[in-house]
Amino acid sequence: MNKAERDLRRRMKWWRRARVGMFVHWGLYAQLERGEWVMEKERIPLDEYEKLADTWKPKPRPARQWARLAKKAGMKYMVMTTKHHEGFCLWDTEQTDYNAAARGPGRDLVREYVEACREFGLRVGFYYSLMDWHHPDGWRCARDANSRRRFVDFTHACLRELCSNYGKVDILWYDIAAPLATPELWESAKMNRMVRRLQPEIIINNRSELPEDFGTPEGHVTAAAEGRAWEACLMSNGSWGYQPAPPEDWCSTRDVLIMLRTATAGGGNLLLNIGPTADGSVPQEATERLVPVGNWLKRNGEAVYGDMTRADWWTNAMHTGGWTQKGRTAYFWCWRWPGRRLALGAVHGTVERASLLATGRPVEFEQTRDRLVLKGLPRTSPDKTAGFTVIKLECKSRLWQRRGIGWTLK
Ligand code: FHN
Repeated sequence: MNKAERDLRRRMKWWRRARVGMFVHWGLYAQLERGEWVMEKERIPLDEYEKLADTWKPKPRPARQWARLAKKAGMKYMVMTTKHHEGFCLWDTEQTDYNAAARGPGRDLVREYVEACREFGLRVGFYYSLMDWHHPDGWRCARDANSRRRFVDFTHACLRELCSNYGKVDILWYDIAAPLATPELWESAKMNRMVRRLQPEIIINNRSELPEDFGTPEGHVTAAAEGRAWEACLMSNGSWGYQPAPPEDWCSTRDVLIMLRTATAGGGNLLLNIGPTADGSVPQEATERLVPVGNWLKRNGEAVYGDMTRADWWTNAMHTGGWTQKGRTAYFWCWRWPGRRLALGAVHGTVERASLLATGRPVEFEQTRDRLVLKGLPRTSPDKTAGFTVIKLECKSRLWQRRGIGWTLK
């Protein structure tokens, strides 16, 4: 392993072990309650949209509510939009007066967010949209050299402020590198060198047109990872920015746990979004679904956090549940409880001890060839939070499962 690989592994260690974070999309658009792309999708004229900068009056320190919920949900870091495509800066910037300190909010919302993260012991992530629909050069830069110079200088200056004025920043989450088509046009290598000089331990995602530290599959949790660190980012209700949604559009607690299991088994992370309302409140539906996730993780976090081993032996799970693994300990997340007896086929590796993870209650079992039968189980799933009971299997060697049809035909 060379120095760069050792450095990457060191910087990523806390992040890999953290497993799950909260994404927060918040900006002027929250006032319109139709998502973060409303300006573009409804072709709202810029002079009309800009009025939102002066009508936006968030309540005091809403980020504490987000951070408290993230903590309760078992999330270990947060990533908040410092500037989304609309171009409004949530921090006190010298680069434009289209910012929260100079306009409606009348204060530095990024600073409030950072303080809340630290108060609740959460790592700090900054989302930054390279695409900017407000800056006069934000679109012209693609066809005019002087415009590109001005816009790239603006972009680098914004990143310099964000990486200089808020203490330690743990994650930089770039988004949508449009309209400039290459990292050379963005001068991304120079920009990220500057970021790393200011924040030597920071980890950077792959959306400044350079691979950097981790991949960002979106809207799906790829069990097949990218051969390196990856983090699946997902909405919780069909919109990143605030938009009221019917209950059935919200990810359930079970949905979140299934996503978390897939990410963990695939060696990845999960970044789950909330879109606070204009005043900064967390939608009640998010709280109702995320607090139970945290309660479940309090009892079963051993199967998620820490140095997990890949357990995505095939893309989908068994008919009764799915695996995660940590060295010689395998965790079977049973989400379709079969009753007192659970049989698992094509299991390879000698099980030495079986127990219910949440309580430590031993479970009887017998193993014949590649068949593991767990017996004397409770009649119904012991987990009352989401019907996800995890069975812990301590093995002599690393357990694995190879499913292949035709085995009975031999
Ligand atoms: O256009 C954005 C979208 O609004 C949201 O911020 C997501 C989050 O990953 N990124 C872009 C779509 O990929």
